[in-house]
Amino acid sequence: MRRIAVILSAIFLGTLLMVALMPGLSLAGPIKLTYANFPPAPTFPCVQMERWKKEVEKRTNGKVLVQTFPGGTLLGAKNMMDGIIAGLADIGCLCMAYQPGRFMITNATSLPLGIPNSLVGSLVLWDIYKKYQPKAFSKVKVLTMFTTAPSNIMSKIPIRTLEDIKGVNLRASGGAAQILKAWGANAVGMPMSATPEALEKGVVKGLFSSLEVMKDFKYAELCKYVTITDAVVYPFAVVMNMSKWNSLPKDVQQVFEELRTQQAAWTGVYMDKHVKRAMSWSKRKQGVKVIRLSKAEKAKWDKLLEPIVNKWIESAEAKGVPGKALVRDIKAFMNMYSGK
Ligand code: DTR
Repeated sequence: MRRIAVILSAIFLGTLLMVALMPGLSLAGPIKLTYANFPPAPTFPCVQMERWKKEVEKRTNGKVLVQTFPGGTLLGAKNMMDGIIAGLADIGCLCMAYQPGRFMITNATSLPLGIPNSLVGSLVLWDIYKKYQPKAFSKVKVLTMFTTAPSNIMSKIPIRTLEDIKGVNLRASGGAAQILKAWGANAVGMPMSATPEALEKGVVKGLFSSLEVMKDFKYAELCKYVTITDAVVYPFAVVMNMSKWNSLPKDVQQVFEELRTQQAAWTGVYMDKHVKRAMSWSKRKQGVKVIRLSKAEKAKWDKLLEPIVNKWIESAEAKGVPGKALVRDIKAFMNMYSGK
């Protein structure tokens, strides 16, 4: 009798050990990761987050579960990077423009260089990151990067000329704020997550961003005018706590690695399509008017942006950042991905 009990428990323990050692399974259950994001769930940074979660859970056969936290419920727009470094969340999505000095190399993609759309912007940004391996990201594992579509002016008042924009309070962040200043607006800096309140209270008369926000934040209800400038993109990064990354099994790391470029491209394609959907909704359902600058007017606006790139190169080089090479690479990658 005792012998049978010993044999049975040996079989039981053996099975347990086998299960524990089987790839894809563990006694402790799936690996759970938290993913923080600052804007509300329907916006594009969160849509790409949910797509990444789904893809990871599928490609690891449920070995990894990702719990997402949109709307700044775990980390906010400005403490995302430090929160991830400190391990307050495992993964976080950040907009580099909200800390422009910190991400100088990758933020070069937000110079007025003519990036035409989010897909091209995202692929260019990703290549710049890979080529320059900026120190700003050395304490985290970068899971992907992408940019918005080009920025345009959404406003409560029509803006058709440089006279119209002069002194108007418009919200923007980082590199984009410089552009507004060059056109004579009063650029008010704040993250996107703080903008709905500023618009409602009238602190700003509009904003400068990619146009999908007209629908996702319902800005079309307040901003009845869009002036097409197609000016600059905003770069984003998705980063992971380094020790969490190091603790992941090799096969999971492999899945995350594979997804890096794919996620950048997926987000670019999604964003470009979504801008179109948002604008047709804004025009049809909200009566939004689209203003296109006359040729002569556009030439004046463009002229004001000319000194920005050269000034930036000078200040970058003074800080030991290879500004000239960066701008050259951004232009070359942009032309390649635009099929030029
Ligand atoms: N244009 C940047 C980034 C941005 C564009 N769309 C969204 C949506 C949600 C958060 C950020 C952004 C900006 O204006 O902040």
